[in-house]
Amino acid sequence: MKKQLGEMTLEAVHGDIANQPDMKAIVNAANAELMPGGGVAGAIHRAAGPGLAEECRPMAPIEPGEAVISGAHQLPNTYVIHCLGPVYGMDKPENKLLAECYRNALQLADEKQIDSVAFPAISTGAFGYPFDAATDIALQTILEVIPDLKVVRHIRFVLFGEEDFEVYVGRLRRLK
Ligand code: AR6
Repeated sequence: MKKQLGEMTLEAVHGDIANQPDMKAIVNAANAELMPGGGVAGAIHRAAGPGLAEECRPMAPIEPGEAVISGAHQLPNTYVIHCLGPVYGMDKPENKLLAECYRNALQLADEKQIDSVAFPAISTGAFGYPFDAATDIALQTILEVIPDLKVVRHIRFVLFGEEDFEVYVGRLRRLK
């Protein structure tokens, strides 16, 4: 499902973040050590191969809200942007830290001349952020950042669960 906002295309798809070959960058819901883990980080590192963890090691640890960028190794993309989301109920203020993830990832993408970025739903798995609240923060932050973006023109949300996908579709439909 696609939503056009001026020059920006926002899109929600049901799928796997590690299988988005038409996107220049994908975003990792990383751990502080930037190492393979479960969920998104596991899928991305498995598909990228061991070179990704090797490249990332000198950039770790990162703080909640921070974003760093690496090559994509054996993934079909050019870059991976690694964001550390807040652990719900622990890293505070969690709404601001989650917003920082989306803001920092998009600013980094713009600086690197990246025109298309695919995001997973950061913090909504192992880190326990309630899905609806996290979706509102993601979309609100992106709407705030869009006017500053000079290069990014396509933002895709890749949702693993069918229900999660439907939440994004509902929210995107309502955007003006
Ligand atoms: N593609 C897209 N979305 C996915 C995929 C996938 N392949 N796999 C899971 N999701 P999570 P977090 C969804 O746990 O909450 C890791 O172990 C999932 O259903 O990947 O930020 C790291 O090592 C959920 O909605 O990220 C960290 O320690 C969302 O992606 C920690 O988990 C995020 O789930 C990060 O936790």
